[in-house]
Amino acid sequence: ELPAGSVRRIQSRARSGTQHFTTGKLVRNGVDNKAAVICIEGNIASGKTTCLEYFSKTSNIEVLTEPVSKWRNVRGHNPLALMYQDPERWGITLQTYVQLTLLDRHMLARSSPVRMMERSIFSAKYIFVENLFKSGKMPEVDYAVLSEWFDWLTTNISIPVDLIVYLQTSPQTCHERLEQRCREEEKVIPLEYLESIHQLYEDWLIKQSSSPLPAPVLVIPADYDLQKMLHQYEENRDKILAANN
Ligand code: DCP
Repeated sequence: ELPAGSVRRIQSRARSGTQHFTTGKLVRNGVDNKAAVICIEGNIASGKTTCLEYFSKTSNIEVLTEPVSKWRNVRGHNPLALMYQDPERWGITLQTYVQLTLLDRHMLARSSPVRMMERSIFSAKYIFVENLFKSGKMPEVDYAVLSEWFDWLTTNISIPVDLIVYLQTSPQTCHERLEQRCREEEKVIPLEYLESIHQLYEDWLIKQSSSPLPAPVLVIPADYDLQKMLHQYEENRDKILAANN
């Protein structure tokens, strides 16, 4: 649910279109919201949740998991399942709701000096909406409407991000992990779908040749087993938390 109360931007800056991301302050109900924001990004089943769970044990970090449960149940409907069944018809429905729920996450009043969240409104647009459109599964009019919404939101609302942590996997690893976890909606996901998402992530965060970057990127190789991944997170702890300075 979107919290009640108005959001007031107190640090207004000259803006030029959607490419301008600020670390401006947001004030909601009088609470100063300036804090480091770290977004964990990566392909489907790349291990984002495990990473967030690991850092949730650290004090002074608040962890916001992705609102995927909402995407599977909005007033008794499952837009995630609908999107996988018929992307042309339901892609815009899911992505409109994803955009709303992620915006809500970005704007929640902070309770800690460091906030870590799963995905962002930026990857929702630059990766998932882009993928639906480029693969011919989203009508141009739907893409235009979603883009207008995204441009309006990112132009008129300050959405600060200080660091992107990219869990870099091979699409094959994600495919194996997907098969293991067996989420009902995702049984239809073929390897090619994970390959497209992977390519879009690489273009955005590694080649930096597609969409604007809202923050610097820290890449963590994430094809390893759980034990090694926990080790990787520990090794990168300082770099990740340096976003707080
Ligand atoms: N999804 C989508 N559009 C978005 C964001 C996500 O269609 N803008 C879909 C992809 C997945 C489901 O939502 O089927 C949840 O995906 P995530 O990769 O975000 O979450 P996971 O639980 O798979 O992440 P991980 O396994 O890395 O913890």
